[in-house]
Amino acid sequence: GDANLYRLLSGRFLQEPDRPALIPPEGPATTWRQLDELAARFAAVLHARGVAPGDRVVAQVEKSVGAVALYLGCLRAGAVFVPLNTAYTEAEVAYFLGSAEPRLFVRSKGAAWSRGDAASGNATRLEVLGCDEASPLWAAALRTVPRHQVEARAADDLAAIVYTSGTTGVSKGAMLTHRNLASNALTLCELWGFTRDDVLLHALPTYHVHGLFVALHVAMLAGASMLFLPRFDAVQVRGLLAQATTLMGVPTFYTRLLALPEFGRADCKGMRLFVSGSAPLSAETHREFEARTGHCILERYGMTETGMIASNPLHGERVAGTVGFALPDVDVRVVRPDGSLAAMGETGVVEVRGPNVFPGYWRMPERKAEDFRGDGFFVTGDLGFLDGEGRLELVGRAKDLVISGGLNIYPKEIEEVLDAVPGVLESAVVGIPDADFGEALVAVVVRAPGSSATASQLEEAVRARLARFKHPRRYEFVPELPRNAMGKVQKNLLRQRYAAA
Ligand code: MLC
Ligand code: AMP
Repeated sequence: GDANLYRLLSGRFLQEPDRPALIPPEGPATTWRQLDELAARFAAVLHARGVAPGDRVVAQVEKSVGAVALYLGCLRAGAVFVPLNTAYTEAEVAYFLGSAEPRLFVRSKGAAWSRGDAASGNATRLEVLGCDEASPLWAAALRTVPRHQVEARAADDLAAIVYTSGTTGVSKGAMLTHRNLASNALTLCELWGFTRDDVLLHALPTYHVHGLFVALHVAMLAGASMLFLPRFDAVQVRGLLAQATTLMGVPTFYTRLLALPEFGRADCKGMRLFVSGSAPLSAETHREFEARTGHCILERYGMTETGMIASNPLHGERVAGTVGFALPDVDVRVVRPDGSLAAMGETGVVEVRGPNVFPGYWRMPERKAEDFRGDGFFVTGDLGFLDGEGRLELVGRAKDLVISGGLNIYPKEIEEVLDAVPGVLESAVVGIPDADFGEALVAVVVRAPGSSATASQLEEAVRARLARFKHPRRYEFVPELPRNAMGKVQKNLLRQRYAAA
């Protein structure tokens, strides 16, 4: 049969086509019928521009109805959707374009892309279209005859490539198939009890897995409405909770809500579920939220490469500090360094297998042997243990990863930029605890003898190359980096030193 994810999603959300799909804070809602129609129009424009099934479409677009329609239009056309964070710099975008080799690059109005730059990194024809209502893409979509057919796709065909930063400093494109996305969406919709009576407060960005797949797909499968906000604003979200039944957020959403002195029980009267993920939710935040609102946040755990892996239960005890049980169709195991299974309560690396797990990184077949076990389990790089009841508790990361406000950052990428600055001998970037973002970056820099490199010179180099969320919040100059007997930089010591300071 045809495994195109769009068939599954639209088969559900078109059951009651005139219900609201996306409700903006102001202005008229877009119904499911309208969204389906707009997606068909976008698919027609893609088709007219030569986008064939399997072609990549890179989208660096602001969260909007157009952005959702563009994603759905890509699914309809059988294209592979490649979302990019709007915060990425030209240098970062050039890398993604060179890697993905898209047929089409769609970018929000206002952020011009010079064709020269694009052409140098890429042999494919690139066209730059916005996707908001004032853009050429939207205008073309309104003029065109909608293309209602949905291209047939096999379950293992790619639906998306989502780039995640890598340990080596080079971003990797996680290939996600129609099966990966469909299986996870069906599992979560059922597990979290979504129905068409739900109203999901959607304040996450739509260029990462959490906002793009988890939130959108679950709402689409249920035919639930979404209060669709361009970004998270705690005061606005607090005000809109009265009209919502569910919220999905990163921990920063919850700490920011709790930072509003008036926030409490009365705001959450109509709410049935608060979900948190993408970064560790502290047990303290979990408890404070329950004390203030009477609601126990449901924490779940996932990754770009695997979609969602584990979740606390909808019914039953949600234990603070744990990410709950493996999803029904997902196998989770905890493994020792020698590959044997860890005992109950013993910490090891979390490995995962299931229909949700990606087939590999785009054009990096050589990585497969490193990232997957022979029996198909993917090595997450997260450290955790299983308790006696089968709950997973994450305790850290084997990978050198920092998560700031739910966004992943590999220090290597920043260290490479710092190390290239004249007068810098070497650097180490670490994450230290931050009340708002969970973790914040500190750069520890060793100057070359005689060099007088300054923090502002380093800032400038970083600004030119890297998205704002990857910028260190502090620069510390030291005579040398602490190293162990193997010569490896002891980042744990740096973390301790600067967390205390
Ligand atoms: C914004 N800034 C950040 C940042 N977000 N810096 C570090 N980390 C972040 N996450 C920058 C801004 O550019 C700004 O720079 C300054 O920090 C202050 O910004 P702000 O106004 O406070 O930020 P805001 O726009 O409110 O955004 C914060 C946020 C947002 C937490 C609401 O980052 C967010 O929505 N995060 C969610 C990310 C997400 O979707 N993650 C899921 C990945 S999928 P300046 O120049 O003003 O100083 C995944 C899998 C899974 O992980 O399991 O889900
Ligand atoms: P990403 O690569 O952006 O998809 O982020 C995936 C990583 O986020 C995981 O490997 C974890 O390290 C982390 N993560 C996601 N959810 C949680 C959670 N609930 N608790 C702790 N870490 C999490």
